[in-house]
Amino acid sequence: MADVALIGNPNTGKTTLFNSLTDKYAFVGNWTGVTVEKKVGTLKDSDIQVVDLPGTYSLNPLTKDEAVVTNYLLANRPDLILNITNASQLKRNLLLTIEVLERGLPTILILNMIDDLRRSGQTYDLDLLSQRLGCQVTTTNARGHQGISQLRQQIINYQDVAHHRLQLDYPPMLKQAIRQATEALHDDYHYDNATARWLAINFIDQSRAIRAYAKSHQLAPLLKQAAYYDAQKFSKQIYETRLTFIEQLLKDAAQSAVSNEPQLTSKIDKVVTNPILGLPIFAGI
Ligand code: GDP
Ligand code: MG
Ligand code: K
Repeated sequence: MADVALIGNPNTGKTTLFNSLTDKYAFVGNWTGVTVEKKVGTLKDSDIQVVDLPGTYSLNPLTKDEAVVTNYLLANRPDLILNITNASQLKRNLLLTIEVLERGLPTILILNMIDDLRRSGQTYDLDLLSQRLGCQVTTTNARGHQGISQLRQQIINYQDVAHHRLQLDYPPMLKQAIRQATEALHDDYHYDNATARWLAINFIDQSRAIRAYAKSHQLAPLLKQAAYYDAQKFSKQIYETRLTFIEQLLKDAAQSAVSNEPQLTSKIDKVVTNPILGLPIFAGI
């Protein structure tokens, strides 16, 4: 049975989307240790399980409630992540998207509330977004049930969604620290490369959730190397690199909505098996 995880900022339409994707009878409980509601449902006419995760702005959580998503990704390996965003607030929403894509799992980026964006006379070049981010991009109006059947089909074909490994061009010293920690975790602890890199970046970014995980799993290379990190500086560089990437991306992808009927889905959906790592934007470390 496949697992699909819904991840996004608060108020982006996660629950609305969850309800229109899943059967009526969802399991509702609480995440361990927090008061946040846990909802698990089944994609209609399938045995694919959909998990509605609490809204969060970052995988480097500030609060215990936000840590639910990071801890979920530490303990589970969903077959597919649906990263839902408010299409009119991409600048803020894409910070989480980058963190999600760095996890290196198959991911579909959903620009929800596309009705609001269109009403404002704007749209985005979905192919460009898709190419630069290296993931499928789909638009929905969850409240108006638009784009849902298309998304449903993409979820059913989750095995065709490529593993994404967005690799931002972090400054050299930071890049080197990430590479060293990644290699150690890969060689000594047999984490796959994407997971190792994700742990490394977030450890360096002083994520409390990842640091607790590293401690409890005795990930010595991370803990030992930490002594050599200029953590403050690296955190700042991580944030600034991400923000610069997003600003450039949105500048390049912005279009006015007048030209033609907006597409519902990016073309990359049809070529998902192509290795995305070859694209020039992925400055591999
Ligand atoms: P969550 O916090 O991410 O679970 O978001 P909700 O599903 O609770 O939705 C937040 C609000 O946005 C609700 O009022 C929804 O009706 C509304 N909403 C959800 N999807 C859309 C959409 O595609 N377009 C518009 N205009 N509103 C939406
Ligand atoms: Mg909700
Ligand atoms: K709204």
